[in-house]
Amino acid sequence: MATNRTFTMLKPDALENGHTGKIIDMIIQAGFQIKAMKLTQLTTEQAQKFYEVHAERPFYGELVEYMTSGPIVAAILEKDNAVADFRTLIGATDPADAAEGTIRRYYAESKGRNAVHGSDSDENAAIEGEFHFSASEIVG
Ligand code: 3AN
Repeated sequence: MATNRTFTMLKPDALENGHTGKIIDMIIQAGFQIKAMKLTQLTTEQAQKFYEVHAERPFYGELVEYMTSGPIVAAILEKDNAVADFRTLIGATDPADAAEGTIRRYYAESKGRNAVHGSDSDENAAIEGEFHFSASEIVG
């Protein structure tokens, strides 16, 4: 069933580089409503679990190490067609391929340090949102 929510994380490079406020502003200006948000730092176990689908990929160890290297901002966002529209707003995984006007085009450093995560399906948006937030942390 299609939903109107997606899940995002502003990654350690975005926070380190002072881009948190500008990225959140781009998200709001693009029409997304914030339903939940928190500043946190992933443990190794949490990052391994979150990125379990990539466990066989050669960059998995690097990805887990990077995602635990500093604080992140996790959020649940709402908008019609949220998953697809958010993927459009963030742009391609590699900032060199990201379209003009996208978050990764402006703020990502590389394929690994690419500023922001966006869920790739409604199913994963729900799983990832529940991974980070309890029901009482999400506004109606
Ligand atoms: P996306 O985040 O655009 O959905 P995926 O699902 O292919 O991209 O990859 C998940 C995450 O793994 C990316 N956001 C990125 O941080 C990391 N990643 C992907 N490809 C590489 C790579 N070649 N080297 C390092 N990290 C990578």
